[in-house]
Amino acid sequence: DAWLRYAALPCDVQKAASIPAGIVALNDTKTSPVYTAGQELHKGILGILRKDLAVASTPTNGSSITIGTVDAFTLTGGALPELDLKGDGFWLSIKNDSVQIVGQNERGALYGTFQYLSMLAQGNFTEVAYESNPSAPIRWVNQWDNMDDTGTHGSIERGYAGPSIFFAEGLIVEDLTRVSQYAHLMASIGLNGIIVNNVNANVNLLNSTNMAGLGRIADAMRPWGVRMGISLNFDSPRTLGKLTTADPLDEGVIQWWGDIATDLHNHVPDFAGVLVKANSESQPGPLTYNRTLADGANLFARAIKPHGDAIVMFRAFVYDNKINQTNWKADRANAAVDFFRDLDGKFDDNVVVQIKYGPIDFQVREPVSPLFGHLEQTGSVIELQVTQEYLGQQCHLVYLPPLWKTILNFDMKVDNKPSLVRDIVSGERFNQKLAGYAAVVNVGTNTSWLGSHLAMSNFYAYGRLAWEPTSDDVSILEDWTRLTFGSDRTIIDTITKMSMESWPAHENYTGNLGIQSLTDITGPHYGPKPQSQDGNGWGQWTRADANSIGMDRTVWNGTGYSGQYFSEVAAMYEDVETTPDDLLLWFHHVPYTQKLKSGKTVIQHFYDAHYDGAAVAQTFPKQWEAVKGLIDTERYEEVAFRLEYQAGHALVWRDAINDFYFNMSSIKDEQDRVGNH
Ligand code: GCW
Repeated sequence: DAWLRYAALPCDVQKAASIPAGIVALNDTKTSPVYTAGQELHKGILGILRKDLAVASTPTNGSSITIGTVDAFTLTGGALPELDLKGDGFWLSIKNDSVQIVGQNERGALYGTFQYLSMLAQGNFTEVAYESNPSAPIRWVNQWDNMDDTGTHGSIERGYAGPSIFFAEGLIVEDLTRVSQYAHLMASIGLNGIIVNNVNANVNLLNSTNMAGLGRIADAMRPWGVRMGISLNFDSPRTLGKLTTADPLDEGVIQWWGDIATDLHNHVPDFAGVLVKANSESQPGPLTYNRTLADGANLFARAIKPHGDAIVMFRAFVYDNKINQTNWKADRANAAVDFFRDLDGKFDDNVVVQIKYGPIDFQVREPVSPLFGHLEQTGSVIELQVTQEYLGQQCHLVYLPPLWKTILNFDMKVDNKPSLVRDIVSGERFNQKLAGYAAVVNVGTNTSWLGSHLAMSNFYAYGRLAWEPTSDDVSILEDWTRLTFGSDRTIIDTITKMSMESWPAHENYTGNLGIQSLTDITGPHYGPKPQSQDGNGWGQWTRADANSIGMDRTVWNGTGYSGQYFSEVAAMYEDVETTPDDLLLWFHHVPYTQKLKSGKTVIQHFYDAHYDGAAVAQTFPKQWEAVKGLIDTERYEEVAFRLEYQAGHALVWRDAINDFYFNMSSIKDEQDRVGNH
């Protein structure tokens, strides 16, 4: 149940709580989110307050909690103040004898219900009356679940919590209980869509058995207001359809995708859309046929257009993974803008471009992808990662909202006007109807969902931030902690302190000054392996040698990447003096003896930061001991185990990285720690 435990409040709090006598959910169709909301409220109140309220579907005489859409509510004679509700938004009014939860649509009513339940579960009985709207219409999850044709049980690319809850042995699993539980969690944090299969898509998802299976998945998630979509493989007309080409302008190909879309729509009438990874990491795509990426995206856009409001999420993660490091000007970071800038205005209106937050790949520190800001006529979706691919793979505690907020609050200053990333992905800055959020989550069959109890705060916070990106990361965390572990102040303070220390610590012991996550980039992306960054075509280079380190991404002498930003930001990054320390080596190639703004040299900062970061991780097991006896033993022990491991692994990281640069630079640590252990 994760944060939806609905644990009983202490008896005295239960007694003092005064809530209405019944529940009225203004829709009795079992698949409707309003019906679901009524049932959920019943269950939640029974758990939290031990009160068994009757649920009716038409207004009753007594005091009640009424849940419905604006339309249903007004039809029953209910009065509302003047509201300005956007899609999925809700009005919540809580008084002792009457609670109104009114959604702009059914989903909104469900979200309002979860908000009310979250307050009750935290022992908050304040009277309130307000409306709440999501920041953006698209608030999705991406799963990277594989079909695994035979023999294996639905593996998940970069998934760290066991096999898939959706697939096994090339098919969609029979028992979808976990799938509807997943939708339950998603709905509780305002998420409204999911792509269920890996972007590295298996064409067999489109065979007739699996089409029917997709219908079953959609049925399992629909009562929670979660719409389902899938990733497509660009080459499917050839590999599955046995056509001779997958050229997006070929009549036969157009027809083939049109038939697929019709078939999908027959099984899933409220189909959410398709996600497409094309011409990336050796995947096929429109460029293979000398067509543009927009031609590729529009192929799908036109196929699905006749069937409702489904959309195409076309990924901007298009790059060549075989670039040549001997070319000083080669730079993978340039790829997204190079490929997409000139396509603005060429995409159909049901296409959005899904952009990873940084130009490379979910690193511990990256500048904001400069592509945000270049698409004024096409909606942008930001791609975040809940699954901690480069950030300790859930074996390390890393609370991610501070990283995400750094990105979302960044001002791109497009045309010298305020252009915060969060206002671009809300659709506001460029007046886009379609825009928003996608996060790679990769839950698995592990009972903790992500394989780590504490990692779930990232999933929870993702939904909360997609709804309201200005929310405070500490209060989100405190809400999550109260819902997950209870309201004891020691628990809240312990988890908050460790979590807020975790990203800076991780950055310190893995890769600082914008050098990226110095992990094994040609292998599992886990553990230290600084030597793997350079000398290959992946372009996550550091260009470290005996004297100097960093990528020169300036316009005057480097790859030109800094020039992809708009003037004020471009000028800041172009100059070594004005580039913030935490991105220095992302933008500049400098001697190890270069002085930072802090006064330290680059190399001494490396040494110190690795010692500092590892020292913070050393405190985690001890900090956690404070909650012993305050939470159940099972979760206490499981978290303790992981934190102990992290403390040890942080030492491995520290020494591996420091030794590597000591050996390379031959510069001694001022404190004489490096090389002496
Ligand atoms: O982050 C990288 C991952 C790949 C992933 C790819 C992508 C699904 O290492 O595993 O593939 O990016 O985002 O497409």
